[in-house]
Amino acid sequence: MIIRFLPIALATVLPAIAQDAPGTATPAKPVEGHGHATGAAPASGLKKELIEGLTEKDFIKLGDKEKTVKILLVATWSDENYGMNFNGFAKGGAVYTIPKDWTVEVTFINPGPVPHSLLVIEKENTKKIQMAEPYFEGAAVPKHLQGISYGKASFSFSANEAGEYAFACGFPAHSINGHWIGLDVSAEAKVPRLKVGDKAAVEVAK
Ligand SMILES: [Cu+2]
Repeated sequence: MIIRFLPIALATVLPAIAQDAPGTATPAKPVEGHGHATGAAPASGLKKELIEGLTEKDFIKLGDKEKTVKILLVATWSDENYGMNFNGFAKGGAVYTIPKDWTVEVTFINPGPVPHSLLVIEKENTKKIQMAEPYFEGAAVPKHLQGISYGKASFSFSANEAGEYAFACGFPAHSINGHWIGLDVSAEAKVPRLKVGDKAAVEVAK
């Protein structure tokens, strides 16, 4: 008995069942979740001389007097959150902790063309469309609702009440879109500290 072996190239008869997978096309829209693009373009149009020489070490320092801390907050430090950040962080991604009853000397810089500002509000108020007034006396740059472009301003305040606050931008709709970082005033803390992202908090000492 002879078996005739007839090889068949099966591959040639397999139907083309694979359909075009949806979603392979280039997305037409950017990722949602922000909802308020201001057109901030940190990479361009910055007045570099306003931030020349500044490093992360300048973000928190002990002041010259006892129980005084110097804080530097730069809007549009990076592209994070469309430039609506302080020192590169938004949405509470960085948190300053200040011992209660210390004096906080704040320098605010906005090197870019999109107006930003800075004031201290209660943390829960970051979610409100209507910007609250500064929680501590004097804890705001001038004209905090109008904001400042290409500029610098400073203020100081006494952190005389423990609680959870925020350094927030007072320009309309910025805070609710994430332009704020945390400020805890603590009755337990002995020295100021700064926590950024998932890193451990760093204390400032002489
Ligand atoms: Cu802002």
